[in-house]
Amino acid sequence: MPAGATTARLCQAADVTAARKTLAVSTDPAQGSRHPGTKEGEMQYQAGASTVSTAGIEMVVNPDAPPISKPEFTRATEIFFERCAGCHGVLRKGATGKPLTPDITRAKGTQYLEALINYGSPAGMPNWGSSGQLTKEEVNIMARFLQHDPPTPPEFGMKEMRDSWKVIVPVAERPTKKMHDRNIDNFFAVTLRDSGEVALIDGDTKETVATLKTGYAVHISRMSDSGRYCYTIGRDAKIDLIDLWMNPPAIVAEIKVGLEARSVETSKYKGYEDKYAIAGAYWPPQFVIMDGPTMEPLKIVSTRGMTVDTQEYHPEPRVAAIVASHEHPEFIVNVKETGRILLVDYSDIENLQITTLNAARFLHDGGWDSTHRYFMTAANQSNKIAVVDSKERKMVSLVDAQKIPHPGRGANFVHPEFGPVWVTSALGSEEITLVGTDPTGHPQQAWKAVQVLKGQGGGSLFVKTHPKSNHLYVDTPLNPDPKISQSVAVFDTQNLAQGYKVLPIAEWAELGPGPKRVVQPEYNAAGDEVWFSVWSGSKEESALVVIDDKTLKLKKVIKGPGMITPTGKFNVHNTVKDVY
Ligand code: DHE
Repeated sequence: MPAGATTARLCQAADVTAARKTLAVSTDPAQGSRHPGTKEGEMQYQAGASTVSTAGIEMVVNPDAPPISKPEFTRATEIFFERCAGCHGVLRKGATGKPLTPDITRAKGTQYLEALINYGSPAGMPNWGSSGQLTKEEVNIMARFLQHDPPTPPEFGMKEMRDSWKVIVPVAERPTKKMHDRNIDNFFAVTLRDSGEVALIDGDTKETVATLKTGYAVHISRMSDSGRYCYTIGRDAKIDLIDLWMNPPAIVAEIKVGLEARSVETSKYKGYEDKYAIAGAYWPPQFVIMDGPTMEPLKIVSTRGMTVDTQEYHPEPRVAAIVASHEHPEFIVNVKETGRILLVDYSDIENLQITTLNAARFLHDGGWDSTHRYFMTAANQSNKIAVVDSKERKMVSLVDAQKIPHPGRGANFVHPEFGPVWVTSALGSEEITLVGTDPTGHPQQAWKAVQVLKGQGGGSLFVKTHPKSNHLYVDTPLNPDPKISQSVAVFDTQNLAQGYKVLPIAEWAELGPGPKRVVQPEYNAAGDEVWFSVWSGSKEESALVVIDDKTLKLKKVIKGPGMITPTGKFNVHNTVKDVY
């Protein structure tokens, strides 16, 4: 790893980058470990800066807490949103980080809190002070700030959504057929994270068809059932709707659904194709159902409520992954902090019916088994995979998986011995867990971890395979060893005993210096190519690397000045059909 290499994440805030230059450890967050038990990459991944701004936030002073001035309070709020809210929640009620509500913090007192912020803790709290990221004065301000009541960011309801909503090209003025000869089915929507753009790349020709300005730090794209519309959501909760039939494809509508968000999905049940879209927000904690082709907001539902285990009120349960059921007209919504999964029936939006399933905390990402009946999703801090039967609308099982399972949407293949399995890798260990998913043909194996493979190491985010392939790819972008973070492991699914091969993807891209983390394998529509992002900092060279799935040889490198911090890539066919 070249000295001074910064990461895409760090480019979110210039002062964070500057502060990191003073660190004794590498400035790449995937490197090293500043606190026992928690890898730097793991911690940085969870602790992404919140996009919630301090504008309009009321200062709440508690007479029992140490005095704090208004400028100190504002500065502390900024620091908290930027560096702490990702783990502790905007309202400090706790998520992957411990709760920091005043009843707890006041009992600890300023001195204790200063020491904690300064030196961190083995449980994963970073050493903000001794690492040089916060000054002594800032540590003191934070210690006093935490003893006051948490300031609440503004709500974002129907008025705010409608004010932000723009239909740029009305439905009546959109084309009635595809206006170009390209094969939309094999388009890739590629997130250019730090330039706030999405590149649409023709998978057949590898040409960039359009690069569109979207929201800040685009997170994911999902397609409508017909494949015509692409919905792209940024961390800032802005969604852009792209019409792939236009020549060139263009943004036809936009909306903001909150102050911070990660997930968007569209209705896929028969009779509702392309009809509705849904987006989940981190702040405010809520989801909104929208008209599909215009994104007109129709119904907003808050996710505030009781936690699954202790049944305590949680004021900020963030919405994580959302999938569209193929069995019923329903969206399946993961609510992170309450650990509950909501089945939202969209057949009657006015009289919305929601079934609540008890899973486990803290729900994050997930995807379908190969039959598209069972939703498999990570409750990552509980080290469980929750299995939902979308047909019977009930929980099936909570399967153990180590440590901090992180599947993306997972990967499905037919195991030579155990039949159909779904796979997840992990953030905190090299284990790759195979869960049996065939209760009829393989009842002994169903909903059990039937095999655990050893991969290159921890720091994995995504796995991928394809029904037409015998290969399972496992990335490790957050591993501290650059050799591992810059390459990918590939298993032969029909001969797992022989272990994995390592493909040096970043090396093949022939780029300049930078972290060059290899992230998120994605197949083309035919299932014979695999695309990888080689993700460096915003001022460094990045690329997409395409390989031949049969030969595992390099096929194409897509790079150039426009290829800024590519992360997720979403093939239209595979995203519409939930192929993975
Ligand atoms: Fe993601 C999916 C949240 C950090 C790239 N990410 C998701 C989903 C959620 C989520 C809830 C599932 C959406 C769905 O399926 O509906 N991600 C979060 C976070 O809260 C977290 C941990 C910290 C943060 O501040 O955002 C986080 N994610 C990252 C990254 O650092 C990554 C690597 C780069 C980036 O964009 O910041 C990243 N996340 C992705 C990608 C997907 C994703 C590429 C979609 C994978 C897929 O194949 O579907």
